[in-house]
Amino acid sequence: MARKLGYLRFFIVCVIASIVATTHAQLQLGFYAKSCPKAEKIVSDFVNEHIHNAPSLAAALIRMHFHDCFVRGCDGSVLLNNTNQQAEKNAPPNLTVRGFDFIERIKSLVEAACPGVVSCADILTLAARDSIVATGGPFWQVPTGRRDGLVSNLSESTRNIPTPFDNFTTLQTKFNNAGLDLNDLVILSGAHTIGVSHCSTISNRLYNFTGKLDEDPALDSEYAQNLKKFKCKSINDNTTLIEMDPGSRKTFDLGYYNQVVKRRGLFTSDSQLLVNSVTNSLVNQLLQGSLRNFHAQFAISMEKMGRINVKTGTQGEIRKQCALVNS
Ligand code: HEM
Ligand SMILES: *[C@@H]1O[C@H](CO)[C@@H](O)[C@H](O)[C@H]1NC(C)=O
Ligand SMILES: *[C@@H]1O[C@H](CO)[C@@H](O)[C@H](O)[C@H]1NC(C)=O
Ligand SMILES: *[C@@H]1O[C@H](CO)[C@@H](O)[C@H](O)[C@H]1NC(C)=O
Ligand SMILES: *[C@@H]1O[C@H](CO)[C@@H](O)[C@H](O)[C@H]1NC(C)=O
Ligand SMILES: *[C@@H]1O[C@H](CO)[C@@H](O)[C@H](O)[C@H]1NC(C)=O
Ligand SMILES: CC(=O)N[C@H]1CO[C@H](CO)[C@@H](O)[C@@H]1O
Repeated sequence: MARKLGYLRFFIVCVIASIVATTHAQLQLGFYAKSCPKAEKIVSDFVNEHIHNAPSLAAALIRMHFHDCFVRGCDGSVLLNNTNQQAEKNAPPNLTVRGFDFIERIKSLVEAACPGVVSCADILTLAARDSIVATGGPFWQVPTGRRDGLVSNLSESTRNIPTPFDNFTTLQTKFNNAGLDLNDLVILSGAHTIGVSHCSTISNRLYNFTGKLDEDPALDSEYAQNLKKFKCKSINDNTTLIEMDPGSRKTFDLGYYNQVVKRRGLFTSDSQLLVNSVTNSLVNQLLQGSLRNFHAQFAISMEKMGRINVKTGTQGEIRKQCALVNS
């Protein structure tokens, strides 16, 4: 009898534990400490070994992580190839996302150590952080335990990812839909202190803003003249790259905000940070504060972004290859 009760008690505890696990499963620091103790080190070793051959990948990877998180949460869906439908990868905002192969190579090393344990979503999140750190940028915590999604849908990507042409209201809505606020919008936009854009992304602002072959009045006109003269020499240039924070595109500094207040932010979305009083004053506060303060706030917003709609517990799967859903 006592033994039967013992079993019953054990059974009840198990049921409760599994309910708790599925409803309250959440990210935690060192999620793979037991299941794949070397996982995080494999990622950081690979990044540290290879990022110096292609430091510009750090910008590409943090941007890829952002795009992943804004569509169906941070679930590695951005990494999936086309199947029966066009994948997120093929959406215009992804036109210029690079680094898929880099993530796939890390994944294969992690799979060799612990098959079927570590998600692509976590690998992307870790690699984005590690590559920024390896190139001298801020560190942020990456709790792990994300699971990989099964769906990648181009039109969801087009709808949810902010575009460089978005106005303030649209940016605010897209961030709110992802559970992020105006502070996150300002802080995370600061990632534009590194990396590059294509001339084609701003050709409307330089050459044909309202369809009358005019410039965007919200762009500093002297800056626009220089860009047209020396960089983006024609409206059809879709290959030339331009720095978003000229002169310090490799340094994770406050340069982006300096550009924004001078009305030299490249995109309409950058310039829109000035039109709202809340975001405008946040930009100015950042400029009055220290680099250390920016980095600390960036770390908080990145960790928050990395938690958007994550799949945990028994949701989704652990992909074998990042570009493919398991068959
Ligand atoms: C606020 C909304 C945002 C918009 C509209 C936006 C838009 C863009 C666009 C259009 C480009 C250049 C693409 C090209 O022409 O090649 C770009 C580049 C970049 N974005 Fe954003 N972005 C936003 C937020 C973010 C966030 C939240 C992050 C990361 C936390 C980020 C990180 C980057 C980086 C690092 C690059 C440079 C990529 C490279 O050098 O390959 N962006 N972004
Ligand atoms: C992709 O997403 C769009 C927009 O949410 C939806 O209308 C469409 O049915 C989805 N496609 C598939 C195959 O699920
Ligand atoms: C912002 O853009 C959206 C979508 O393009 C548009 O509906 C809205 O009117 C714009 N808002 C402002 C204030 O311009
Ligand atoms: C400028 O924009 C207008 C309206 O969208 C378009 O009809 C025209 O072809 C554009 N001009 C050039 C040179 O692209
Ligand atoms: C970029 O421009 C070149 C030359 O005008 C053109 O051949 C090419 O198709 C364009 N690429 C894209 C992606 O629009
Ligand atoms: C995914 O697509 C890319 C680009 O087309 C290709 O190089 C890669 O081999 C594909 N990955 C898989 C696993 O099929
Ligand atoms: C890496 C990748 O898949 N890029 C795609 C982005 O979208 C364009 C156009 O839709 C594709 O041609 C690229 O292959």
